[in-house]
Parts: sequence; structure tokens; C-alpha cells
Amino acid sequence: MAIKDVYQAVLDFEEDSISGLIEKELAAGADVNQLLQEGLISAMDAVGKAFSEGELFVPEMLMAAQTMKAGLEVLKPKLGGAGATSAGVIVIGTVKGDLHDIGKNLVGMMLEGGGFELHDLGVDVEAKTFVDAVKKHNASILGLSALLTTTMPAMEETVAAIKEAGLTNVKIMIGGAPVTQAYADKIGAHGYSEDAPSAVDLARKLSK
Ligand code: B1M
Repeated sequence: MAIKDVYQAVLDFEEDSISGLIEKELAAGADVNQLLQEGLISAMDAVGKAFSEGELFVPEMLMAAQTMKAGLEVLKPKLGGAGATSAGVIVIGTVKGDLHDIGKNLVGMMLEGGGFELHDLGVDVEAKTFVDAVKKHNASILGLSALLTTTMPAMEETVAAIKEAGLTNVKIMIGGAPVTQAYADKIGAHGYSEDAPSAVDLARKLSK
């Protein structure tokens, strides 16, 4: 058995058995980050590619995501490293009009694994809802996700709404496949990360 079995389990939608596979790998001394990157994330990338190419369809994509989620639950407590508690409070969601939440969920899980208190507002979130949640939870970081080029402007609107509300202490991080550092700079967000592990690094940097 090896990490490639974990990878294959995602591709085969083995939601019921993936936890056991990962536990066995961990017991055998496998590296947590390697299991995450080469097992789960690589498999999800392959599934996304197959979806884009018309080889897989929505139900399969969702089954793969559920399988990945089951695997992540096992890894979650080990992702943050020792003593990573109360790293900060984060509000996260996908911006108005965007229903893609697989990446956002993954980022959220890893942030929780990294010791952050997470308030996930879900998908298709209005700028005002983000503003209200940042106030309510006294968040130190706001995380915005967008997968569509057409919903990226909603990120800019949300950043503007946060500034208009006078929430100068909250740091805004953004991500999603079409998003770039240049775009983050353009809209006045405090940071961009391209994937879930680097989102944790960024959140830690922004929390300092
Ligand atoms: Co849609 N979709 N989709 N889709 N979908 C894309 C994004 C697309 C590129 C497919 C394509 O055409 N090749 C395309 C966008 C084109 C564009 O904007 N230029 C597209 C389209 C067009 C659409 C619809 C408009 C299709 C239609 O109805 N005609 C529609 C729009 C719905 C809406 O949002 N209003 C739509 C719908 C859907 C489904 C519902 C079927 C489903 C989403 C299910 C769900 O999420 N619950 C879906 C899917 C699955 C995809 C693809 C295939 C996969 C996305 C994914 O989950 N990737 C995608 C094509 C692709 O990417 N190959 C596509 C895996 C995930 C782990 O990666 O989300 O990138 P990702 O997240 C990464 C990073 O981006 C980053 O970290 C994550 C983990 O490493 N990251 C952050 C993400 N958020 C972050 C936040 C951060 C930091 C990092 O800080 C806060």
C-alpha cells in the first residue's frame, strides 16, 4: 500500500474506505503533507481536469470531493503542527455569484487544521454579509474565493465594502483558479495564495 492508493481512492470515489487507508499510511510513518499533496490534492486536480475535458460529470466530481473530504477529516488534526491553536479568527466564503466551493472548503479545512477559528459563510455571499460577519466574529482575516472570471469583480466590491465599513484591522486574502497576486494588488486585498497549503502560510503571515 502507498500514497498512490490514497490518490486512486479519490479517483474511485471510495468515500467509505479512504479514512482507513490514510490511517494505515499514517501508522506506517507516511508524511502528512505528502499524503495531502500527492494523495488528495493531486487526485482532485486530476478529477478537475477530467471534468474540464468532459470525461467526468458533476455527480462524479462531487463524489470525488466527498471522498477527499472524508480523507481530509483524518488529516485535519495533523495539518497544523504542534501547538497550533487560536492562530486567529477567519471569516471565509465564495463571493457573490460563485457556487464553486470545493477549493474554498479545502482551504477552510487546512486553515482549521492550522489552528485558526473558522467561520465559513458558504457560497454566493453578498459583500454586506461578509462585512456583518467580520464585525460579528471580530475576525482578523477575511478570505474570499472565486472560481469564475465573472465573479472576480465581486471580490473588488467586497474589499471596497470592508473599507467603507471602516474595518481597517481585518486583512483580506483572496484565492481561486483565475485569481492572481496582480489582481489582489489591484483591488487592494492584503494577499493572494494559489493553493490551500500556501493559504495557511499566508494567513499566518497576515496574522503577525
Ligand atoms: Co464550474 N467552472 N461552473 N463547476 N468548474 C470552472 C471554474 C471552469 C474553469 C470550467 C471550464 O470551463 N473549464 C469554468 C470557469 C471559466 C471562467 O470563469 N473563465 C466554470 C464554469 C463556466 C461554470 C458554470 C458557469 C458552468 C455553467 O453552468 N455553464 C457554472 C457556474 C456556477 C456558479 O458558480 N455560479 C459552474 C458550475 C460548476 C459545478 C456546480 C458543476 C461544479 C462546482 C461544484 C462545487 O464546487 N461544489 C463545477 C466544477 C467542479 C468546476 C471545475 C471542473 C473544478 C473546480 C474545482 O473544484 N477544482 C472547474 C474547472 C477546473 O478547475 N478544472 C470549473 C478543484 C479545487 C480543489 O481547486 O477550486 O481551484 P480550486 O481551489 C484551489 C485554489 O484555487 C485555491 O486553493 C484551492 C485548493 O488548492 N483557492 C484559494 C481557492 N479558493 C481560495 C481562497 C483562498 C486561497 C486559495 O483564500 C481565501
